[in-house]
Amino acid sequence: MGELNAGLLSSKAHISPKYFYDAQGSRLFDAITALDEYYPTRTEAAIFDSDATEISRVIPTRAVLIDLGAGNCAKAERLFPILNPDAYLAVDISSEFLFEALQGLGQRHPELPRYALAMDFSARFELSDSSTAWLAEKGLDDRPRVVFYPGSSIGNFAPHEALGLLQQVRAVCAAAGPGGGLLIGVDRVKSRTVLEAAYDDALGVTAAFNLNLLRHLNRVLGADFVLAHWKHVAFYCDHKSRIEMHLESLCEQTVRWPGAERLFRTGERIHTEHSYKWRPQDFQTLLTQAGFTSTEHWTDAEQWFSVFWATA
Ligand code: AVI
Repeated sequence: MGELNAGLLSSKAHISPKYFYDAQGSRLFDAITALDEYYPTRTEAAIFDSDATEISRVIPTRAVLIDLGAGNCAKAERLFPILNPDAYLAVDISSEFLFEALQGLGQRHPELPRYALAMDFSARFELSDSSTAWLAEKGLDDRPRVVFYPGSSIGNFAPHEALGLLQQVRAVCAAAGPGGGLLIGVDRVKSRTVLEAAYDDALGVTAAFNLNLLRHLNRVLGADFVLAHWKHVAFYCDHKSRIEMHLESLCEQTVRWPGAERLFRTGERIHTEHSYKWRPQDFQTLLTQAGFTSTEHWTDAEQWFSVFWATA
């Protein structure tokens, strides 16, 4: 709770985007991915379809597939025919969701060893002792590790944080058999109109996703946010190459939670998310800085999204 208190009481209020993802928020995010305006999910899927042969050529077979932010595991499962893993390790912050998803996966792929690792990898990513013990027990500890991080979730980290996470990913890959690496989806810089529509859709699903964060805070923090007193704001900031999402106070109001309170003036904002957009050459540089050696890169016809493979 210290993190929430500090963010809400800071002169420029902010809340970590991880608080979007309670059960309702996860459902709203799924709805976002199906919106016409939200191009990243379908564009990434189209790249995986059209470049499947090339992608399977560079990725080591019989690897341990480590799915970062696995959610319902569906994205990774779609790639099983291309990646052909010998084991599947799903990592996600939400343990409930993860165990359920892995159970379903087990029915469809009973032969595939699988493991759920519930952790907040945004703070630090490393394999837990129990997951490495599981790999050793299955005789998989020296297999190449393929970390799968789709959806441009890396964009929700500031560049210096993204570098830290990529370094940790590389260390996890480098600790096992040769040939391992990272398969990652990255959203690209593009026209402001396309970007802003993707984060402020006509149906208001992204607005609901953003506002739901306040309901989540009311529950976990015991706060008394009134949702009707806030509005969703999203815009592209050119010089930082990022979408910013905020919640803007529609009136002067005091919000209270146990042990604290804060006055928000009309128009004052809580920063809830940034979503960085990358130029491929800059992302390639970031991968190199993180210690990855060779990189490969695929894109769509409009060059809206990129998929990178980086060898650890
Ligand atoms: C999860 N993440 C990559 C999404 C994004 O596009 O930054 C979260 C999101 N926020 C609003 N719409 C989608």
